[in-house]
Amino acid sequence: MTYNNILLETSDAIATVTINRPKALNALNRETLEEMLTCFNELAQDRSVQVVIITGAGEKAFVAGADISFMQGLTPDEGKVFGRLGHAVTRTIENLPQPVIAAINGFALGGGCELSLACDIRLASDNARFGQPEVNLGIIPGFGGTQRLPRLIGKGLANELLFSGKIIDALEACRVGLVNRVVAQDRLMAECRELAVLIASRGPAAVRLCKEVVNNGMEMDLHRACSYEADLFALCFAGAEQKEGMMAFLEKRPPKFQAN
Ligand code: DAK
Repeated sequence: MTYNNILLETSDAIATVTINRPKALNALNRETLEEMLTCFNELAQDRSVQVVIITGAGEKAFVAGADISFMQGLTPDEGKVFGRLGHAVTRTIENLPQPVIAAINGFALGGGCELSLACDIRLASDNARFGQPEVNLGIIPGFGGTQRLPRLIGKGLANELLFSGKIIDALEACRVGLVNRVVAQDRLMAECRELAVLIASRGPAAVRLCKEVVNNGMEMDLHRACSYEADLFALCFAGAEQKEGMMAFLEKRPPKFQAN
């Protein structure tokens, strides 16, 4: 499948999806979101892919937001359709069976920050900038930012960003827990790949179950979430992976996991 606005490259069980509209700082218009939805739905079915990396083309932006020229003339009904499309994309990423790493290589504003929030792990380059500047355009975030940002960094800090629309640098984003770490721009993709390779070397079924239990469990109270964890823990003993992993440990050799 070829796309007009994104690039998909797969090697060694790692798929890299690059939002490719550098002249518009990779802003998300309807066609880009539709292509992302198709692409992530296909990746969800692809058992050979164990980790996904999302980044933006060029050295300036991850994604500078939803496309303002596209949104400018929208009616309320069209705005709703556009917002639902953005939600479908972020939900698909969040529910993807594979872990998703955001390689944030520049501006991650508005819908771009929200896209990164839907990923499982965020690494940023030292030139990255974050913010939810929607209030400066007379709108509120529409791709889940009002919900995922407070859940990730806490309500007080999220409110400061959401109400002020201010933009913070990568170190501040790291300090507040919006990104895991900051690396030099020329190291960003290598660091993301190293992490992806490490994850891909682990038991694929166990990694997928980890993602499932973290994401679903965080929406439950602790007691129910731990009981849910116990159910998925039990499920591990029904598969070949636990047998191979434990046997390999006892035989003092690296495990040989099969893609599942
Ligand atoms: N949309 C469209 N084009 C954009 C863009 C964007 N978000 N951001 C940048 N561009 C374009 C610029 O227009 C410019 O195009 P040309 O003039 O060259 O044709 C090109 O990218 C380069 O940008 P600049 O010349 O502005 O570059 P600078 O280095 O001077 O500034 C900047 C970089 C990132 C600080 C600046 O471009 C900027 O402030 N961009 C806008 C950032 C922003 O406000 N992002 C949030 C967008 S709003 C909802 C659905 C969705 C959303 C909300 C609700 N519902 C349906 C409920 C989401 C909203 C958003 O994401």
